[in-house]
Amino acid sequence: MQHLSSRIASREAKVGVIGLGYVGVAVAAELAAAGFRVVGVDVKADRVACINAGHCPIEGDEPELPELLRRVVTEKRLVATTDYAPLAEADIVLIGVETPVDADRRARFVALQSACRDLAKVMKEGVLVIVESTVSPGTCETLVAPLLERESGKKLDRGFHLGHCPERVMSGKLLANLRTLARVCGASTPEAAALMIEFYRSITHGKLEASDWVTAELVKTAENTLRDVNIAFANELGLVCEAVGADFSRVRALVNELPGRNMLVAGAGVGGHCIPKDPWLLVQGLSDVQPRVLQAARAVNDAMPLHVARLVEDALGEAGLPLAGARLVILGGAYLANSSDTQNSPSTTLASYLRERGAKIALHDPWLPEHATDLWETTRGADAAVVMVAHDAYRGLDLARLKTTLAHPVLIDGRRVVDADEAEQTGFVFRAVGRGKRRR
Ligand code: SAJ
Repeated sequence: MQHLSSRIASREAKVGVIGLGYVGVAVAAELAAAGFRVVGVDVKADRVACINAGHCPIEGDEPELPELLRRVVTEKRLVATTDYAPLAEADIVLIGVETPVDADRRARFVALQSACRDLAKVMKEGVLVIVESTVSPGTCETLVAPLLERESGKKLDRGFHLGHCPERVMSGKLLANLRTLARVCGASTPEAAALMIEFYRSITHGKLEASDWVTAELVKTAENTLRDVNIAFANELGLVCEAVGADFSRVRALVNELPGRNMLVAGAGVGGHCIPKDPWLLVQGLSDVQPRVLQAARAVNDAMPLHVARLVEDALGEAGLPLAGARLVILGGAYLANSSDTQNSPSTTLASYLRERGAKIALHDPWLPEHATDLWETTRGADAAVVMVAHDAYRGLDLARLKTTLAHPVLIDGRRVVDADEAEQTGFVFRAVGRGKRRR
């Protein structure tokens, strides 16, 4: 351990990063920039080639990352490969592969198991392995440690050390988050946790806290489940507001005046890489606990795109238009405002639901090159427009112009980016998530 500690301090420690997605690429580049020699390993040869050519394989706008990657590759501080052999020299190996859940909400750790198996065959004596992927509580204990022991013939805490430092990066802010957010360094021994803290101190000034494995596994899955439940509460209150003739935005603003309240925003659904799956990772394999709150929250959030579809059908009905055959424009295909990431996008759910009911759908999104068309051309002659993503481009829309461009003045706002009073005064048949019909 002492030897590794001094190699970290001198930056002589060789680092491996398995999985070159949005987590692995950012941390590999940052560690290389901090002075370590880094070998990145990924199964995708095209992604490896892209990185070795000095190009960033991550979609969308990631401030500083392309330039940083180009620099560390040019300086030969970061090399990418599909081959695990170079990891034999690594003193520290991070694992940042995908840990999805499948249709029946069971964790799929195939990539994690494969990475552990291939690493175990080459890893050297005393290596510190750190899992950064989000995993279910108990995974280090029951899956990763035994697999590494079995496949390497080395013993935990003697032949190798194992830590879990869950990633906390977000699309569009990869490097900023990596450098500033607090991290939990879970390990099987306090010494290994201390070593992790020394290591991560080289790339972040965020708070670094030692814990055991299962605490670190719980922190990550719990923080995202908490967000999902908070969003679900906002969504459910939005439905109540619609039912009783109130406006969610106003209610939320007044509730949040009270210290200690931080109600999130009712909207058209929850997409992304993390929030929809992490609640299921949190409760994976539990037998004597029946999780009800997080299951209900998932159901509420997954139903929001369908609620928007109901608002569309209701608004078209008021305008005397059937849903079948209606020409609709969905504004926003990404899952998140001002992002080009479409992972689990609620817009995709809405579009297929409406198409199944005979509507003709056009998609506009300034962040998606294939849909970054002229807004006025795309909405010309359509029967209705549906805002599904709170892109800045949709805030302060010229409603008077939209009214003349559309064939019928029907507007549905799934993200509360349109001024509702202005829309109604402009003459739109207008619906919004959380906005009830005022009774007087
Ligand atoms: N959403 C709502 N209402 C809200 C907030 C979000 O409907 O009040 C929707 C968004 O439109 C999106 C989805 O939920 O479809 C997820 O949005 P998000 O803001 O949670 O963004 P993510 O998916 O990038 O979540 C990440 C998470 N970070 C990590 O996993 C490391 C999450 O823990 C962060 O809290 C979140 O970023 C963040 O705060 O930006």
